[in-house]
Amino acid sequence: MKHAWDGYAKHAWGKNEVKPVSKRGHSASIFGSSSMGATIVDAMDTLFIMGFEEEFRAGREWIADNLDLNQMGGDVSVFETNIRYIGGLLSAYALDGDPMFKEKAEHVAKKLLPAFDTPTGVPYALINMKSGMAKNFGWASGGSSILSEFGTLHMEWAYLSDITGDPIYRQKVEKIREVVIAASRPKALYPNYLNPKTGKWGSAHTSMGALGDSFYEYLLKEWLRSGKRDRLSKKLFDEAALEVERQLVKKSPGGLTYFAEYKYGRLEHKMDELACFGGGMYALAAHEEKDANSERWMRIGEEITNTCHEAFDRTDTKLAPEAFRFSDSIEARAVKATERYYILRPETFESYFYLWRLTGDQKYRDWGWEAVQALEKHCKAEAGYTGLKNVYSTDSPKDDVQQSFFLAESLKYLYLLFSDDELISLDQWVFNTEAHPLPIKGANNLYREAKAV
Ligand code: DMJ
Repeated sequence: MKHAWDGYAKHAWGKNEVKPVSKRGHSASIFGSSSMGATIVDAMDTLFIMGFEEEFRAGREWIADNLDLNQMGGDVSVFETNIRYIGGLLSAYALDGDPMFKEKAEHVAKKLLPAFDTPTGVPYALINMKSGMAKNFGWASGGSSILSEFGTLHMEWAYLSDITGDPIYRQKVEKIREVVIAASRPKALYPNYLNPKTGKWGSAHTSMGALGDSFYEYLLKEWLRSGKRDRLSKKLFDEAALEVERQLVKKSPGGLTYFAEYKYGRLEHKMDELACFGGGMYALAAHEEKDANSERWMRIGEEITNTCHEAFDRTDTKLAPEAFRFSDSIEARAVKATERYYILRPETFESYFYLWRLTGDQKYRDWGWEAVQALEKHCKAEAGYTGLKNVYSTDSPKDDVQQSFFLAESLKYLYLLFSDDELISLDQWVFNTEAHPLPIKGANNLYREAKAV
């Protein structure tokens, strides 16, 4: 963390991310066209948890003086801004208590509000911070919004209403849920696209990886965040998780459990590394409510996590490809050249972390340590850590980007994997999809709910 942070601080301070090989600032299109310290905001809670006080103070000063979304140009992703900026600020607020973090979180949310002005209330994907004009990606199923994007707002926005006393944020996400419930689903699965004008689902594609993933995660976790009061969220999760289990969880000839994707009437036996969060999610669900599903879901959690470890282990670098496939001839390996890259993603480490906390099985720490060593060996650069273009080559070209989620998620989950269970206890905290811990209502003194007036 120190090396990753110092590289960014020295070569790209205030920029969104650092290019750790060429030692300069980097900005992906998700952040629009200007620099807004994404790495700082995303890293704050990790710094806090690891005890980097001086670095946390420097980040705090930067946020107080410079975080102003009115200065952001271009089209910014509503989803990414929520999970990284609002999520990061809410965690910093809960952990540290400085009201500045809450004010900044509310400032960011207010800037996103115009994206919700659609006929159904399901937000658009992109917003221009200067004009407030919002729109969807041209490629997304005839102007649709994306399930993993509009379905990954509930935790942050409900919490924001509780700590500001302003109900508008919760109302916005409850409206999304109403539309999702009202739209009838083909094959009982949730398609990845929903048209915000008609409220109807778009193309028949369902995935636990890209475009779907954190929608399922937030159904489970909003139930947890609310102190298990939001039963509707849990009911929706149970129904969705059961259908995924029934239709998409498959076993390879060699005995590896994986999530297939449903695409236009048939199954595609491909799993994104992104879907590796699902191991932790099924295990967490099994642990949090002991019912008829628990035993099976714990097994799915363990088996998916094992498969993701295999995807890491079956490469020359011991780092997983972006997507891997299953057939009679190949298991847990990338097939296409375009799927061989690794961009410092956290999902498998996230599942190691949950499975370690929930089972205490030493193998998860061993697997985490293998990952730490692989990162050190293949990704360490002069000014931080870089992604790789080909995990099947030990001298892979580097992508020269240190993703902000590497500090927010990958390093945090790996650190917590080797820490005591009391550090960010799962009884008191629930992680948003960017690994920003939010306090559990009724269980955590740091909830900091606004006093009723
Ligand atoms: C992160 O921004 C979040 O984990 C998101 O849910 C998925 N993509 C990246 C990490 O891979």
